Amino acid sequence: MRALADCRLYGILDTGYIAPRQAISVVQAMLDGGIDILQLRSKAASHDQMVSLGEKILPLTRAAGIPLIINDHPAVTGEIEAEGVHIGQDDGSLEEARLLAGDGAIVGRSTHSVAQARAAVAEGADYIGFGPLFATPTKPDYTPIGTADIRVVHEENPTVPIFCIGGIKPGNLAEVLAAGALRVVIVSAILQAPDVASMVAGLKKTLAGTP
Ligand code: 3NM
Repeated sequence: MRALADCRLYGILDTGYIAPRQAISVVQAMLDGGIDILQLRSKAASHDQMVSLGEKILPLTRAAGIPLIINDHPAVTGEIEAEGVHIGQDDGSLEEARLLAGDGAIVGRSTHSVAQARAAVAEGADYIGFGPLFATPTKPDYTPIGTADIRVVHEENPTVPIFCIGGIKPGNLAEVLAAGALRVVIVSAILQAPDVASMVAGLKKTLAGTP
């Protein structure tokens, strides 16, 4: 299983973009392109729906040796024995999520400011999301934070993997990396690409060009 520290491109299967019947082929395309870590995100799904979809995806991510992270449902992570769970700012304590997700599960938290990043690291997050850097249709109600704090958040938290997120696309990835990012989450630019595997492979190549 790929270690979190070795993950630089984080993909999300978001059912706002992908219908359940396309889920498996899109996941396989992301894996074929070389995605490092994958999240299942379905804002409207029930516990049972998340279990059902997660159980279909898990054999693929396992075969590829890639961690599967479940968004918002720590108990689903525990039930299907996925590798981790991702929670937002309003989803309770990290400790509570860790108890439900089970021993050894990765627990990540979304953060939207340097102060939130500091707090998430202090409560023991295994990784953090940091954004949204730019305006994004995937999370339309959030105010973009820009790229200026990327360097600050990395300097303050040198040991916890930080995944920059929000509006990142092939056309601005170089700018994000130049601002100090080492890891990124990219949702719509991957899921809406005509060829998902090539898009992922191209993004990986850009990331590999930045130490
Ligand atoms: N979380 P795209 S931004 C799911 O800032 C999500 O916490 C964010 O999607 C945060 O790559 C975001 O399509 C959407 O912009 C990312």
